[in-house]
Amino acid sequence: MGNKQTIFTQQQLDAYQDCTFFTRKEILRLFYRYRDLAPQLVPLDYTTQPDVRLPYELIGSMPELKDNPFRQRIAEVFSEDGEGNMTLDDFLDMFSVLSEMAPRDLKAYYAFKIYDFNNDDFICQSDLEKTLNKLTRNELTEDEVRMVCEKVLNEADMDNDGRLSLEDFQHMITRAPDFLSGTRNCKERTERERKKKRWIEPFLPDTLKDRSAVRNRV
Ligand SMILES: [Ca+2]
Ligand SMILES: [Ca+2]
Repeated sequence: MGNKQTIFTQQQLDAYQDCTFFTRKEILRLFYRYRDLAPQLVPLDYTTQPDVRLPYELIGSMPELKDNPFRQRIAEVFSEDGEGNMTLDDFLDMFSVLSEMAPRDLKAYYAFKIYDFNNDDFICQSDLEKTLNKLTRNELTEDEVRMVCEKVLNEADMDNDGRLSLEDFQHMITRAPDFLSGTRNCKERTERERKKKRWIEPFLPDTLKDRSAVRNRV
């Protein structure tokens, strides 16, 4: 076998490298992880671009996603069919955006899509409520949820139309310098920034475990 691989053509590998933040080696490793989810469905030859889609149930059970309350939304947003069933391309895109190498603008763009549950290109009160309920795993009362969402809307809705556009959202998170970086710079983070940061946290699987922290900040 050596370095020779026959799963992809050289052209395909180049294209994947252009469209993701991964090296050839990482692309191949992710291909094998994709294949391991359903070896009977995924051929070892992708040079003929087989029409393969793995069901959401398999994708959502991966260690990176299985504890994330947004796993289904994440898979929906990255899947071509919008239902979380993933082609290899969808799969590589998702891991690329979730990776450390992805710039924050790109992560923010996808975080916005994930929180926009009804796909109307705005995050409205009900999207925010769903987001917060998932983030806190339904540990807050209805009143608490409503209060927090109103607060966030008040703070972040720059054009006062009662909902967050992508622009409002981006503005909100650019004022939270380490919004995607987990627990770095804890000491320097202001209360205001911390409040904003928690809306982005669910996008990162690791940061989700600390659900009590969210409640304490409400
Ligand atoms: Ca929406
Ligand atoms: Ca707005």
